Amino acid sequence: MPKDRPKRDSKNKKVQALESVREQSGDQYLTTNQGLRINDDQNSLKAGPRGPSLLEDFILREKITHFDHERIPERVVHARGSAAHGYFQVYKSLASLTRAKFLQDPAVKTPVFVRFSTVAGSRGSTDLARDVRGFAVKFYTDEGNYDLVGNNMPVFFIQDAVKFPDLVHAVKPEPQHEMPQAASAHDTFWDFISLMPESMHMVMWLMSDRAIPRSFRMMEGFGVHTFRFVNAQGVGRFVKFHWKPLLGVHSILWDEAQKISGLDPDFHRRDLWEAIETGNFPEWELGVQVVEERDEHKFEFDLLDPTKIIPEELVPVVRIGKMTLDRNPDNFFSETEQVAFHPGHLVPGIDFSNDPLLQGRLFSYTDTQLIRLGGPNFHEIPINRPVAPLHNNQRDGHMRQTINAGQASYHPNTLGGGCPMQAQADMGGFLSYAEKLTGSKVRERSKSFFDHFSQAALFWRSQSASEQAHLVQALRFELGKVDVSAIRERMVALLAQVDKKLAARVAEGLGLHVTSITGPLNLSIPADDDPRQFQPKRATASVEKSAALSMVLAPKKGIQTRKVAILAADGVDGQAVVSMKTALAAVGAMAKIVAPRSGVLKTADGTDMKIDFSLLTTGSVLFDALYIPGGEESVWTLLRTPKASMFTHEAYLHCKPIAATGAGVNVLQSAMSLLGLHKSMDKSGDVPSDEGIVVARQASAKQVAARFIKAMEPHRHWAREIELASPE
Ligand code: HDD
Repeated sequence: MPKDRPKRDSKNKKVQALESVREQSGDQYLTTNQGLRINDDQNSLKAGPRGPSLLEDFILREKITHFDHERIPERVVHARGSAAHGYFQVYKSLASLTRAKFLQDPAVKTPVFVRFSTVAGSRGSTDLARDVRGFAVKFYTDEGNYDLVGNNMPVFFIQDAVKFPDLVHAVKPEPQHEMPQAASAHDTFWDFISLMPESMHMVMWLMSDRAIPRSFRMMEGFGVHTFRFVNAQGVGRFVKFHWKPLLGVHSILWDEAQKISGLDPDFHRRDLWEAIETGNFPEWELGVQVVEERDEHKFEFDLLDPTKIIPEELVPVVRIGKMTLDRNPDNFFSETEQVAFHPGHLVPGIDFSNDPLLQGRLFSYTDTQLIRLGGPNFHEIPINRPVAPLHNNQRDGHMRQTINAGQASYHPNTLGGGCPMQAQADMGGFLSYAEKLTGSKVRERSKSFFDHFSQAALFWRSQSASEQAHLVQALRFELGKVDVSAIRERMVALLAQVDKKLAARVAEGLGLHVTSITGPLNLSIPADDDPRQFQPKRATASVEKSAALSMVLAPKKGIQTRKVAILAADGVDGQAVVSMKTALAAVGAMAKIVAPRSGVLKTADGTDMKIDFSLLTTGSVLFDALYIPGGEESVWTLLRTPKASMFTHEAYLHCKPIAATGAGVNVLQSAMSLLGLHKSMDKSGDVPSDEGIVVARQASAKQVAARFIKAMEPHRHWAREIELASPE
């Protein structure tokens, strides 16, 4: 159970102790699943050493049968996931807002298990797909498990759960040939989207760099729907949940994402695992936007519409506590794979709203676990078990673990002493929020859900110039992969509803005529749909721009856990490497030596230095920044190593901070010349320093380290993209 789990270091001692006990008791032997000790695990039972295998070999049959059944159906969505254990602590009691016990006492550490995921790809797909990331948190509270099953984007594609299977069928690989894997850049996805204007706000997020995060540790999380907080007096308020990463929000470029998918498809999984193993525990603050019930209708959008955010300018996000992930799972299958989340796992004090997407989700999750985990007892799998005591009259079923003693498995009873009993509210019993409901039974969407473009436009307006350029490029890429031209045209027509300049830029990249798409919305909707349903009611957004929507414009502090490549070869200036490494380590960044081969380097003064990666096994895209130290011999080798040059010019192209000292500057200079960047050189043909480039032929690494660290804070230097005259 999560609460009792030992920490990783203590586990090692525990394992040792267990092993010695086993040794003493003779318990170290290989056995069958029935506990029978196995005498030979190398050979099957045969009629003579060269004879046929015998059916009688129950040991072989048991082993192979178990192996044959090792795979379970993968999740229909969010199949590829990575997870970690940790804990959550509230900053101060939220008693005035909610009676949820885990939000009352700052001294209480509530264990959590968090699973991050991509949505569209299969279990073995790449981490760097352009996709939404799942951000599912299971709180093991004293009142039962509470699951906050969110994403890294605050809105969703559709407004009603009835469209979910259509959305997923459209984005998954196409059924005739199962292509493409883990990608939305294909006809069925954009065909569907182009007919669903309500998806436009989410499409803006999906085409932004938010869909290619630098790390799970550096992305936000959102509960998406409006939920309810209910306090002990029964007073309800609307609430939206946010996770804010303490390392800031950072993404990478699409060009990097594609290369990382080849170099390290486990990039995010490895990053999370290594951060926790090295004690760099990822942290997020939980934030809430609270809206009084009387203010339900005061916004120009509907709080129940999951394609809308509440701009932080209208309702600020109040940070109420912190989550820390401090332990990797012991077994991927038992924990990350078998964990079962459900937005309907609630605790007293938190309740639903009538968001029709949320309402539909409440059915889907248990249903899917029944097939995925093989029956109704998935709550007994250790990772899913609550720490709160569990008593009820549910019995039997596949793989039942609990041995229920006693005669009575019904309520009310006298034969079991009346137990288990119902709990009054003051004993922690769950009471659904007593919302007053009126209405006719209809299949209808509220008119207040009809504005599909205002917040898409708000998102677009709130992006920095570089973020807008990336978004345009992403749309050009995705729609460029669409074969049917009518789908592209419909998409451009929809984009024109968001912003005419955006549409024109995308259209230009697709070779479409700009004038034909900036007119009134003209969708070729299939005949059985009423086009009037899809016509936008233009609302005026009361917020012109929202700072919280831009990653680039958000202030950045610190460079903890950033990865810096030190490009070096034999004869490198060892002193420079050591002082740069020391300076970076002092601020929590990690420097790795990358060299033309593996093994050990001989520095200029004859010292041995361990190489972390050879240029064959890594690439610039796996790092956040680059340092090229001097040392004549090292630089001579690097200048003659094409991969070193590629490494440097990719770091430059991807706008990463670069520092070079001594003769190391020549490596940067040569890479820039290869890129045709002579205009960026100064009169003497040398590389000038700027905010993202720190060059010093004379100064020591120690002297430039502070400037390099400062250059790393914003993560990227997008002004360089303009200088590179991006083809967009
Ligand atoms: Fe879902 C999994 C998040 C809408 C049906 N969903 C799943 C996971 C996350 C989300 C993070 C993976 C949990 C894990 O790591 O095991 N889903 C969302 C969000 C949504 C959303 C934020 C909209 C706001 N989902 C949604 C709808 C439906 C589903 C509308 C169906 C009506 N989701 C499922 C599912 C999954 C799932 C089929 C697949 C595996 C699982 O549940 O356990 O039931």
